[in-house]
Amino acid sequence: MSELILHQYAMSPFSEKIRTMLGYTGQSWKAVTVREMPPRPDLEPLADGYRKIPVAQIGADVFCDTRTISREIARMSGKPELALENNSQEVQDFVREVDLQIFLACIVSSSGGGLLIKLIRNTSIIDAYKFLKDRIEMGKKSKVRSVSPKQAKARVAEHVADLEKRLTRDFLFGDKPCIADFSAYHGLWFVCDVAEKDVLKNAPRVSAWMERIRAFGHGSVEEISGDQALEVAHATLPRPLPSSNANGSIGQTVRVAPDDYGREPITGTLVADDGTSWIIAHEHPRVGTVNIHVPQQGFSLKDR
Ligand SMILES: N[C@@H](CCC(=O)N[C@@H](CS)C(=O)NCC(=O)O)C(=O)O
Repeated sequence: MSELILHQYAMSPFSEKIRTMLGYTGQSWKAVTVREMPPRPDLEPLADGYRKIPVAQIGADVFCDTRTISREIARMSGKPELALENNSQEVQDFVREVDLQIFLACIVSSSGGGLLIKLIRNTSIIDAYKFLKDRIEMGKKSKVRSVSPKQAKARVAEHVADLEKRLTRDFLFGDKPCIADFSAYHGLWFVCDVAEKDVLKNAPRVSAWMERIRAFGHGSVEEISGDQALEVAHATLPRPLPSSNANGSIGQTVRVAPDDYGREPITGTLVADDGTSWIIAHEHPRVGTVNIHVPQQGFSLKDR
């Protein structure tokens, strides 16, 4: 079976969520480093208009959003607790909150001169400018209510205090990690490790928990080019489809897009609906047919 290929970039928190999950499960995987903002011409043949990062690929199957990516890692590693739908409603609600509202608060509270300098060092002045312009545009089109830096800082402080209370065991919901740990980790990783803000000084349990997750590392990773990833998709057929719920849109051309921010759609033929994900067959001359998997939670589907 093909290995997982993760299309990602170093400073991306959601990529870090998946990188640490791959470290925890001891997977070997391949990385394609993409730019911090579109255009991403080597990703478009695989994920069409979808503009968020990371995107994972296994052969000619493409997984958009960390909800479908973690489901694959859960399956490959035999750790069902890494897939959202295998957890209690309490865990699922927690993940939804940390992956959206808390994540955005972490990003907004980290912004400032220090982060900008780091971005320029990682990219270039021109790319840093393009990055800021892109994120301002993305914010304008977002359906999520924005928060001021002051509100964001208060939200992060509340979140850290809440985690400090929750952490009576090694991980948030028990003695071993589940998806909630990786979701709560990546936003704080951005605040602490990327923006280097000291938000954990009164939170010894959160600091120790962060350290435990950091210690998982990223597993065994080999960097490949975007072109090589496209060759893998081109040389492979999508895997057999799962059994599907009845859905009047099967066989139709559909547009599927996130319903929060970065709402650029994927267009293709709906080929399966397993109750958790939709699978859209998409054709591109560089890869032939790929099957794109998106979660039903947080996405909307429209017939074209
Ligand atoms: N719900 C998505 C969120 C992904 C997300 O917001 N990723 C950020 C980077 S960490 C992003 O795509 N930013 C815009 C970009 O990189 O173009 C997921 O779980 O994968």
